[in-house]
This record gives sequence, C-alpha cells and structure tokens, in this order.
Amino acid sequence: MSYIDLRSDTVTKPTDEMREAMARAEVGDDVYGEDPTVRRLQERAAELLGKEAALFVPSGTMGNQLCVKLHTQPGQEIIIEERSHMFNLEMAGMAVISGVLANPLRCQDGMMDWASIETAIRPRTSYFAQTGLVAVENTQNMAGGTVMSFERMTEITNNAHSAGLPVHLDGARLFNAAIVLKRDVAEIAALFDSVMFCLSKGLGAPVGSMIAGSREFIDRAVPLRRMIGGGMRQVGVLAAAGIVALEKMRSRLEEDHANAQVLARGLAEMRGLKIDPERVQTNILVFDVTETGQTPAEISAKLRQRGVLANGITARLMRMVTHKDVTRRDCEVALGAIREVLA
Ligand code: TLP
Repeated sequence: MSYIDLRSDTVTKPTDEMREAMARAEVGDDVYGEDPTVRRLQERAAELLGKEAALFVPSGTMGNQLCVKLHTQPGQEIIIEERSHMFNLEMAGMAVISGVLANPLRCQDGMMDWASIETAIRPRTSYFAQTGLVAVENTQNMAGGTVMSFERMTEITNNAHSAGLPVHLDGARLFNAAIVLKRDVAEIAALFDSVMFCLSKGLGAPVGSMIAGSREFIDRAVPLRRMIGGGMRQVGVLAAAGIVALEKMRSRLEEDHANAQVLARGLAEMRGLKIDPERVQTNILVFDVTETGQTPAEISAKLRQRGVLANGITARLMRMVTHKDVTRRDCEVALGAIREVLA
C-alpha cells in the first residue's frame, strides 16, 4: 500500500537529480578535510547564510547540540521556549553532552519575546546556575510551524548581545521561515551567533544538516563533531544531495505552504477539530482533536487503514506536515479520509 505520509517533512525521498549527483560525487576522506564535495557544500551554505564558515553534520540534533556545547560551560542554563525541539526531542542532550539545564519559557505560539527572556536571565549570585545561551527556533515546529517576525528576532538578539549572551537559531526549517518573512536567509542568520538548518526536511536531501557561524566557531566545532562520532569519511555522496537540495529545492517550499493551507481550511470545517487556518503559516499544522471524542492514537490508527499517515504529538494534539512528496490532490484525499474517520 502506498501511503500519503503527513507525519513529517523528514520522510521526503531524494529526487532523481539528487541520486544522480550522489552517484557521480567526487569524494575524499572528510576527516582529513579532503572531500571536495563536502567542502563545496560547506562553502555554499556559508555563502548563502552570509557566515564565515559552515559545517556538514549528520543530523539537526547533532548540529544543535554541538552549538550548545560550543556556547556554554557545564553548570549553566539555556533560555528556550518550552515546546522547542532542543528541549523536548533531543534526548536531554544538552544535559548529557554539555552539562547544562534548560530554563524553558511557555510563550504564545511558541515565540519568546525579550521581556520574558529578560526576566528569566539569572542574577549573578552564587545561588543560581548562570544563563549561558538563548536558543530560538524558527519556524517553531511543535507550535504549528509558526514564524517569529524579523523584528522579534532582532529585538531578542540585540538585547541578548547587550546582556553578553550568545543566541543560537534552530533553523531546521529556516528556508520556510525566510519565505514567510520575505527576507534573505543571510539577513536572518546575521542576527544570530550560530545557525543550524536541515537539508533533510523540506529541502528533500536524504541525510544531513549544516551549522554556520564564525570561522573560529566552526573550527572549534570540527573536533567536537569528531568526539561525538560525527566525523564522516567519503561523505561527499551525501553532500552531493545536499548541494542539489540547496540549489534546486528552496523555491518549491512555497508549494508546501499552499498545500498546508488546503489541509488547514479543510480541517477547520470538520466538527471537533480545532485549528485556525490563519495561524498556519508554513508547512506544519498542529490541531486539537479532543472534541472529536477520539484520541490522536485512535485517529492515527484509523487513518493508517485508509492510507494516510499522521501522528499525535500530545494526548490532545495531532500534527500534519506537507512536503514535496505530498501533492495538492493527496491533501484532498487525506481530508476525505479524515472526514470518514471522524464521521
Ligand atoms: N524534527 C523531527 C522530529 O524530531 C520531531 C520532525 O519530524 O519534525 N530542530 C527542529 C525544529 C526539528 O524539527 C528537528 C527534527 C530537529 C531540530 C532535529 O533534526 P534531526 O531529526 O535531523 O536530528
């Protein structure tokens, strides 16, 4: 059975062009810094983001966690939104790898603002773990792919920098955010000390993420990546797909946003589902199913029988994500299946 897979944009399969580029890729040992395709990808990513340097890492999780480690000292704290990926979905990596605690803030639409961050900064006494980093997620996945405005990001980063705090951007879906903000990714990246973005989500590459920052920052990231097992050898075969993702796949993300709107408007009309299409800004929809009288797990199981995959993210909320392997027609078919399941 072929499924309409709305579980995530991580499920995207590499395009034919990516597979061809992978087959042809010129490779070398990247632990020796000798893989020309990896170098090309890293240079291109740094150029696009307007940063001095970038580094290819196996996953977004590794990219985020490397950045935490590089910005903090053990015993410090990170100010972060409560629903963020780095806090909830990275296996407490910040505690294990960096020895830091999260100081999570619950904010409207998953978007922190400077006023709440400022009150969370610890006073410099010997009672409190000292604040070492602010981490922003844009788009904010579990809040429904919401986009933090450019003004808000500017306010946070300017003030954090004045307070002597670095700011990291989990930009797993940075290119989706940039489309909505109508900003160049370099304008966004310029605000942050480090940025992570994923090649393997909406951009469709099979594996990999990038971190970007100053040359000094990336030079320190290389041995740390090796330490946690992320030093890869002839990895140009993966970087080749990453280059295609960066060059060819950015412009089509808008289509995913339009398809998410189709889903959102359809879901909003169904009794028992709570979703405001106006708040769906990118390719992620998060909606409350409580009033259907069914749990996300029940709905998910029934949808699977009808060829549609979507998961619950809490006891009340379900998530759907559009991507290049889901067409507008697929979205309409999925809406039909949901209607049946709720009937
Ligand atoms: N997100 C995945 C799951 O882990 C939840 C998904 O299906 O959306 N930051 C953000 C904002 C992410 O959404 C993700 C992955 C990551 C980091 C981690 O990337 P990977 O999976 O490459 O480690």
